[in-house]
Amino acid sequence: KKKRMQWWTDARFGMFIHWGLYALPARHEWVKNYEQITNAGYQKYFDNFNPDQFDPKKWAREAKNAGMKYAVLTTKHHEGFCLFDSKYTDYKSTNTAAKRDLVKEFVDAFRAEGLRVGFYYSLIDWHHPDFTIDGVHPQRIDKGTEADYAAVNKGKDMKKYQQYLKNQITELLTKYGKIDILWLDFSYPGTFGKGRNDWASMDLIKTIRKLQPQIILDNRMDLNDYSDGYDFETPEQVAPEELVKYKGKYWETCQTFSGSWGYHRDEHTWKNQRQLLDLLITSVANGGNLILNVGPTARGLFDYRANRALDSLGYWMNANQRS
Ligand code: FUL
Repeated sequence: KKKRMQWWTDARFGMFIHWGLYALPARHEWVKNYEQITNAGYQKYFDNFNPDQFDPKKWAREAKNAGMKYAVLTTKHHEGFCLFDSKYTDYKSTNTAAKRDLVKEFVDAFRAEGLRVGFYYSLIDWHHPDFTIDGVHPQRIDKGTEADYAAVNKGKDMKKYQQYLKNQITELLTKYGKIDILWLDFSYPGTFGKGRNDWASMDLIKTIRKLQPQIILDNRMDLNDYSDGYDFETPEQVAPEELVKYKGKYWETCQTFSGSWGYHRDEHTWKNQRQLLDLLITSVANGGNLILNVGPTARGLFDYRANRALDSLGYWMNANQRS
């Protein structure tokens, strides 16, 4: 494991990219949940997805100039929309006006800049018909009992969903060459205790390790008590002073520039240069990595505030890093 982790430990600084249909409403990647939007209500974002400014080469240059050494893209977030050309769904970028496999273009562009590439993939799926409705599903029942949920979930088959997960992860790990990081995300225990049984995590991890033995895996499949169940911990949005707790482990803190991960037009809580440097320096000083998130707009551009922050990090990195 130590050998496998070496490049990642040396890299220290990466870019997270949260991009999906939620970039259109531009008010949080959880908008479907927060506003309890139905599939029919969400459809307009799919119908209007047309990222005419998408230029992953530009993204890659911006990451590189900021001193970042790797990038992780949301191939599918909780909303279920796939940025890649999957055989197993129609809910994908190739069926929108984009008509492109955005994941493939991301991989090619970032590799060409000499950056390592990773895939974020959500185990949660608010679009898939077999995915169980629970307390954080957009179609949740307020104050619903277990019996209420059993009724709405009648006919849904998580086994089919598990097969879907496995099929898509297999596509991601076989169609795009060597992938450096896999960032699976369940992120919450769910109303009635989701976890390894819902994702069939033990089976999934065997597939992953077999297809890409060198891949570095985060810890969100609910396999933290299993020695080969993950490679690094993922303290999310924690304050710099809390990072010392992770010293001695493999860890990566994931952080946003403002608050939400998806593009949020009207959020005005952007961290300043001093706060970003504090995160970066404290992470590295405590033996961890920092992955800083950008949420591109629906047209495929980085927010101007992100550009400004990335630029100034780049100046600092150029002055201080030794490669
Ligand atoms: C969380 C997700 O729910 C957020 O939307 C985001 O993807 C973050 C990195 O993980 O748990």
